[in-house]
Amino acid sequence: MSRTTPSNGPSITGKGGELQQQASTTHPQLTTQQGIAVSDNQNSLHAYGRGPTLLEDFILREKITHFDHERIPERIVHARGTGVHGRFVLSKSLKKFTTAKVLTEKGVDVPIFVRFSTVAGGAGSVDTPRDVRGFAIKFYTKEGNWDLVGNNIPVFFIQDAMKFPDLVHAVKMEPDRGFPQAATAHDTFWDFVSLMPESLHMVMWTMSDRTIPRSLRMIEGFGVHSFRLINERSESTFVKFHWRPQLGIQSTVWDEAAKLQSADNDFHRRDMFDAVQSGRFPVWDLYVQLFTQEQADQLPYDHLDPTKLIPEEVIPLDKIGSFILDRWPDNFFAETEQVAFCPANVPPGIDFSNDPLLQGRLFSYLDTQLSRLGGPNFSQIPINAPKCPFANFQRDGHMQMQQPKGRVAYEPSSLDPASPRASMEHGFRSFAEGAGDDAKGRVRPESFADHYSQARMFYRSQSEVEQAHMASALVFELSKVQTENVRSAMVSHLLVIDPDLGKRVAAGLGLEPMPKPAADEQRVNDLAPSPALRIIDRMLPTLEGRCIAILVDDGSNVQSVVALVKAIESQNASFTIVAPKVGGAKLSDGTFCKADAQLAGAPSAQFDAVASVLTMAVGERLSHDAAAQDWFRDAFGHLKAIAACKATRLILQSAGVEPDEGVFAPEDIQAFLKAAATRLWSRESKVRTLA
Ligand code: HDE
Repeated sequence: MSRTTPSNGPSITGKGGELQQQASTTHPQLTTQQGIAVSDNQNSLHAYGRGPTLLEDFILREKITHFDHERIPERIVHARGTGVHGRFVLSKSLKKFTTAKVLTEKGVDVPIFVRFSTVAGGAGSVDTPRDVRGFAIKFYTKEGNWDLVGNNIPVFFIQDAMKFPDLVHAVKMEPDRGFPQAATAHDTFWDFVSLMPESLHMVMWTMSDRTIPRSLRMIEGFGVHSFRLINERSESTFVKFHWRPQLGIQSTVWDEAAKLQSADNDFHRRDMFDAVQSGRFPVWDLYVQLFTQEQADQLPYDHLDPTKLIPEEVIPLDKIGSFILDRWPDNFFAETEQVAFCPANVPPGIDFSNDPLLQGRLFSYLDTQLSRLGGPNFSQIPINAPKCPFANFQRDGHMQMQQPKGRVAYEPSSLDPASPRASMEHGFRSFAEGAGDDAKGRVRPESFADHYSQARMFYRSQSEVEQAHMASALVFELSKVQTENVRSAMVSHLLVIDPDLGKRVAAGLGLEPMPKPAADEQRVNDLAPSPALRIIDRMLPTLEGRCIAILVDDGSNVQSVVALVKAIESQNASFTIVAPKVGGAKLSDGTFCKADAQLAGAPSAQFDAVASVLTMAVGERLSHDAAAQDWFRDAFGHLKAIAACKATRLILQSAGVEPDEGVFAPEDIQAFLKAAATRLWSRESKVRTLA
């Protein structure tokens, strides 16, 4: 006995029967991949009603088989990502320097797809570890895809592609124990970098607040390597790409980032989703740093060394356009997971430099995509396909989606006059660079040998607060390192970068005896500091794109709540109503205010500032509630402005918070909002010990 429709069976299949009914009347027909209509999507085909499942059930087998193959290998690095569609518009033509239309045609909308990522963690890891952020942009230009595959840090850990697998093995979870996930704070990473002084400059950046961003909407992007622009006369100019968020650059403090990990695993992805879905589209300005070979020759470092940057005080940034992210993908897997970036994708007019890291990348990305996406036809997946005409003689292979017509799949040919041909005039041409006189060899250029000067420049360019954060981050990370030699090896490098930094970190670690500096610090080049490398001074005094939480409960004064909401909205910021119960609360005039989040489930780490309007009775009650105490203690500890009514002060008191100039009465809205646009850095020394 077998059943094909649940309605024939016993009562447990009744629900399936209802669904079945619905499907046939209001929804399109459910089919197999072969287009065969499915009659029952609830029950597999059994023998004798309660007997074994039959092999014959091709519907079950197809469904389960497809499911079994749903995952593809995750990216070896940058596995966790968030993708968004957008548009780039050029505002200044670089015609003098390049033939690439994307950099010469002003005012034309160029579709783009951006993928942000963390580097070390797996696809299911959290959004807010201390980590570099990938920032890859695919421009679907008229002349083919241009992939600018950058990071939110302008330099890299290593100088030569040969070391990339070692770096990644050192930073990823340790192979015997399978942890830690998404963290540099472990022995193998610090062991590796302590033995690779070329990584020290980037280590300084990763220990800065850049690696704990407030939002993906508030990070900068850098192409890192020097590229070339090639003009009509085949002349070359070097270029470095930078892009800056119009919302300003902003980071969290470390304790906040750590707490965000438990508050919301998807904090950054959700933040981007909410912004794009609500029409608050983030915008970045694209800049170029252009320089000639002669200028490059004058620099006291080698621009082909990817561990070095060129400060904008030395070669200025020129704004050439902007891009907006304004459309969330329809399907995470099809777009964000399958998008395949490759730094080798450049249109005619853009070319590569001899940076040995870039040269290695030109190979690696295509190679990894062949294994991730299963074969050579991944460029036909809609997210990867160019949006301009394309034609060639590449044929067949796994998952070929095209059905090319005709006999001719080769060149030269005379049989098909319409078959594609190369063109010297429009085609991609490489810059005709001389090979030099040097013999071939596995060598590291002498000009790449200085590993300390720019690390020092970066550290000394920071404000006092940022220097303290870096020193504390180093103490935190090295305290997780169990091998004492590794800790002292790192301190011996820090002593060279900046003796004071080395001493601070050694003191924070309780390290004795003090190790000797790893090199003669007198020989380090004292480069002029670059204030443009700071974050805190460059935070915009704006609340735009930020979010303020308002805590309410039954009886909260309706006028105060409405006034707060209006004032926040007038600053283009958003607000979240938080209440002890997610259903909401009845305000003082009897109106019901729905809550967006529950107090215990929405820690204040998720917001830029907090306001609270409560009755005395509620204040008294919540002053005994750990979630409420933590909410305010953390907001205070994370240096945020707090608008606290009289009743809320009872909670502050029980949380051990002594109100300071960053704690306001709810009526003092303008002062509160002004303080909310920044952090109260002066409070920091009172709430935590920094190295
Ligand atoms: Fe990558 N990198 N990388 N990388 N990288 C990958 O490509 C690699 C480097 C960057 O959102 C992989 O498709 C080598 C620098 C981003 O999909 C892989 C070297 C910079 C992304 C790979 C580098 C980056 C990747 C993993 C040294 C900043 C994510 C999966 C020679 C300028 C792109 C994949 C996305 C991804 C290799 C160094 C940025 C394995 C061999 C420097 C943003 O191919």
